[in-house]
Amino acid sequence: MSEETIVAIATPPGEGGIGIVRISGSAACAIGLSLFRFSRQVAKPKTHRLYYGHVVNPADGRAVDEALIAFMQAPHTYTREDVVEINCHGGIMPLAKTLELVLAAGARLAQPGEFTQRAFLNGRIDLAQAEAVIQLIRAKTEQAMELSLAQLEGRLSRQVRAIRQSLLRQLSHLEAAIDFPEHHDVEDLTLTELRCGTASALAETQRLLQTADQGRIMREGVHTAIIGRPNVGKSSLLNALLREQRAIVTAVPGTTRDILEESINLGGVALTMVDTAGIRETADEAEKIGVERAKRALKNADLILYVLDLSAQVNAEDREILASIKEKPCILIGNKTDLVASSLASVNKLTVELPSFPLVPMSLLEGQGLELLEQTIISLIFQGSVKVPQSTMVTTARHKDALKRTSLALEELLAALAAGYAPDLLAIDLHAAVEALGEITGETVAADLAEEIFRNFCIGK
Ligand SMILES: Nc1nc2c(ncn2[C@@H]2O[C@H](COP(=O)(O)OP(=O)(O)OP(=O)(O)O)[C@@H](O)[C@H]2O)c(=O)[nH]1
Ligand SMILES: [Mg+2]
Repeated sequence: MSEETIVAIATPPGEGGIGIVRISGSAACAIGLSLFRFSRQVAKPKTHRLYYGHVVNPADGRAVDEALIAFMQAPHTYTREDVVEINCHGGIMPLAKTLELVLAAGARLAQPGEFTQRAFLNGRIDLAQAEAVIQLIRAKTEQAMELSLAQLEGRLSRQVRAIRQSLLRQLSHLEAAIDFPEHHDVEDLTLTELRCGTASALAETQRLLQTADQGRIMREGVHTAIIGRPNVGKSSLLNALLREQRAIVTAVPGTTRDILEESINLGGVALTMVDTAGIRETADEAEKIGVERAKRALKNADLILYVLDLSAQVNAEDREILASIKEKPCILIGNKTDLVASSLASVNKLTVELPSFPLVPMSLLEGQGLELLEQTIISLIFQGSVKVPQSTMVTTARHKDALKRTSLALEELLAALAAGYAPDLLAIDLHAAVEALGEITGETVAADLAEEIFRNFCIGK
């Protein structure tokens, strides 16, 4: 347990009904008692109970605020240390005054995430669970919230730990074989076991890895790129979906130069929309960079909205881009129906020319077709490759990276086994896999990395 007692205002800044000052550490209870006047005589407050009274300045006995206080004794607390929470009136002054008194009584201001960091350091939660806390706070959709809750309960941690335990067992057998090379029969048996164990650990790791993209989608939203040639109406489409004039729209081709990113919530799923520069050959320096970025956005997208101008012909550039995205979900938008004599004929022609994509006719100028597009997006998400499964999912790039390295090390181990390498060489790959897995739960994570993860939290958490 850390000897320093920390304090922070745990509620967001600004005015609210109540605001909470949270104290954690060995001096928490003594500090709380020193500046609280109970409304009734209380000999010794019970743990995890709310008491009514006043926060008073011990120096002059003057009341600072009317409040409720809870004393929570270790270890059944958020940090596993003694925790005191004072529920003040939620204004800036009462909270600041109360905080000041706690600081004067000997606590120090907590850093962002320090309460959760203590929960981690005191062994109440592991690193993956701590990360779930921040994801839960930041969740913007119900699905993202459920996913974070599952991770907070330790579902991902349990699976990762099970794989790691089995590898550790293999490692100890292998090390025994290294230490006692005279037992050749032991070695043979060990290697067979090792091969089976490695193969099943690899399969498990890859199964988890496969959930990573879906996990990211649920947490960050579906990365949706609006792509097309210049002047077809891409920025108009972004504005229509946002219901806000966010992007600049002009009649000049090449208006959008940079990537523009915005989030929308469509039927409970978050979509991260990027408007891009129209893709074409150009001599303009800035536009060139914009086109490069558009191509990158196309590559990173989970879903593509490809905009076409119905009054113009589909050209080789369109075909080339569409051919390059074959395996991704893509919706064609036949825009500017108002400019063609028969939109039905134009749409039919397009459907024949580019048969592999769903097509939505629109006139963004006249506000036609938006609802159909939104329905098409939702149905693609829910039946297509961006479908949302129920099992455990990997949700952060950090976890995905660790799993990738695990999987690589295990593959190398299998190759080394097949090539008949010596046990001490095999142990190197096995060690690497065990290390990488341990990073997810925090067993083998470097202190400065853990530090950085917690600094991303908000103050008071
Ligand atoms: N007639 C008609 N014009 C449209 C429609 N949608 C967009 N436009 C016009 O087409 C022009 C280009 O629209 P933008 O939304 O800027 O097109 P963009 O694809 O973002 O263009 P760049 O950023 O230059 O690649 C503007 O003058 C819009 O008013 C439509 O449905 N019908
Ligand atoms: Mg544009």
